[in-house]
Amino acid sequence: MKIGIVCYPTYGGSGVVATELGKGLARKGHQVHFITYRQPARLINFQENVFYHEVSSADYPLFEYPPYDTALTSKLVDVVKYENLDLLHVHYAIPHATVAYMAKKILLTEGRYVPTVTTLHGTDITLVGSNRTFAPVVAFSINKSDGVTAVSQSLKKQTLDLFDINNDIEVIYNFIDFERFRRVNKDHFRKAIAPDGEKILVHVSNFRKVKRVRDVVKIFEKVYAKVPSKLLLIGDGPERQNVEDLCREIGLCDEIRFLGKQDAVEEVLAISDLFIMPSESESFGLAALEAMACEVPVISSNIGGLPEVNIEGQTGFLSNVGDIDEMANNAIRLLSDEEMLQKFRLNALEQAKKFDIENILPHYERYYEHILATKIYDKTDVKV
Ligand code: GMT
Repeated sequence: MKIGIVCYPTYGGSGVVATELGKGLARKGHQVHFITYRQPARLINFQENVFYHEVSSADYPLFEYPPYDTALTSKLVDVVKYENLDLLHVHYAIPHATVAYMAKKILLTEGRYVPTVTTLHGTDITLVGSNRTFAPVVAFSINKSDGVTAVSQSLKKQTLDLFDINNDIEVIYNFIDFERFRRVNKDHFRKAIAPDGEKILVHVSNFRKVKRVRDVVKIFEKVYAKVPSKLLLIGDGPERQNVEDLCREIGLCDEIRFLGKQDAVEEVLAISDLFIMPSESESFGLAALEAMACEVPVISSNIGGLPEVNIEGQTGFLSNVGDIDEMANNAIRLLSDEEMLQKFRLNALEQAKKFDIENILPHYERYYEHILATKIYDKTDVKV
């Protein structure tokens, strides 16, 4: 198949899933064309069957905001026509599902039909999409996609609850590549971070408000009072300064390390004992899955799709959003019981295997085939 993938090229989960999916499809012999405004963060090396088309919005003094949606639409029309794509798969509804619909309509006026698949990732529905600024466009674009997937049952349910949707939604979970995410021996690194055998807690995110990174620090403060430990914070974003301020306030700067954006997250996970994800909203929690694949149990909130990933009392513990005391107590319990910790580690790995890329990628392929087989070009569509 020749597949066009549209995504955000940044470090966010949707861009990571889109890029890894495209690379995986290319390895299986599909031709994959990434179309976005910058080279995606995880698309740095040359790979057979992978192509990249950069979208640049023309600047003009009249435009206070360069019209990216228009530029992307034109690029999609161009790439579909000249690369002869079979299908467009867009990640994150805003504005990609809308842009794909527009491109499809333009192509139909020339008698060229390309089906579109939209993958909903989370905040495009839960936070941004449900905002009145975007809601009618998001609902319309989901309904006009030829195929729609969501990354968890919870996100599917939220989408159906929040919008008037008359389209089927297929749940296709986030996935993990075990070639990359597996526990490897990094003892020298562990010794440098925790020289006296302290336990290592870790958090990875884009430091947006929704991630509640300050809760991570508050949980750590309680854990540190009972268990000799260190906290590693990976990622960066708008909340970084607030989080640093809190570390200073509680006087734990020497125990908490900000590692910034790390390409080799798996190396840090390989030396970690516990992953903390107290998010306010989380459609799936890819970062938690990456930790589990590296045998790191998870202390998380029980929101969104997290209970589909982190299994209470087996791979970690789940609490209500903001229940710092319970999260800290569960962390202390786990870190103080070596036998239990070891059991949770193995359970985490077993649970992560359910989301092996080797199982999820064929699900996407079957779904594409189904869309290509069932969505027939309707000539009356041209006039709508
Ligand atoms: O977590 C983020 O803020 C990034 C966001 C994105 O769309 O880039 O991630 C969302 O998509 C990921 C991949 O499908 C999911 O694993 C994350 O749970 C989801 N984030 C939220 O729902 C907050």
